[in-house]
Amino acid sequence: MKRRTFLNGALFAAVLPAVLLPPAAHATKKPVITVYKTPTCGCCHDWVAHLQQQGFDVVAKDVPDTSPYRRQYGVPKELASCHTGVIDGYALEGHVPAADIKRLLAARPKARGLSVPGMPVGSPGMEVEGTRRDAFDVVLFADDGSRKVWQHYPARD
Ligand SMILES: [Cu+2]
Repeated sequence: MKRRTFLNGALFAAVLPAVLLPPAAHATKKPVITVYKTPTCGCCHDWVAHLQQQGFDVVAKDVPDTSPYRRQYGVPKELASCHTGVIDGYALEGHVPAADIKRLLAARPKARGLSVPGMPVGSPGMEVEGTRRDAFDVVLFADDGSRKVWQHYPARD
């Protein structure tokens, strides 16, 4: 019995610091999405709200012009939309659904980022009441110019 008590004590001593010490910051900290948008963009604001609803921490930065950020984060012109987000080294251009960002962070493909080019009606933040969703693609793009459809969303009534 005594020996058992000792062992329990030893185990307790070994486990205790792990319980008391704060875990490494990267283990608990949710990745933050920084979003560059213009102050008057309503659909950009709604996309930010969508990300927050899906559990992301978002830092939204209002800028007079988003194109310098698009250039800085390597988003090609033909994939441009209305705002540029950055998370964990990836660029997020336009109305990318949160689910696709989560899958990106889990899979960590070698790529520059994701884009929903243009502003398709019905994508997150671009919902128009009483209007059907346009079909749209979330495009995974890389610095070597390669593109692939990360997720296709069909039109929906
Ligand atoms: Cu938009």
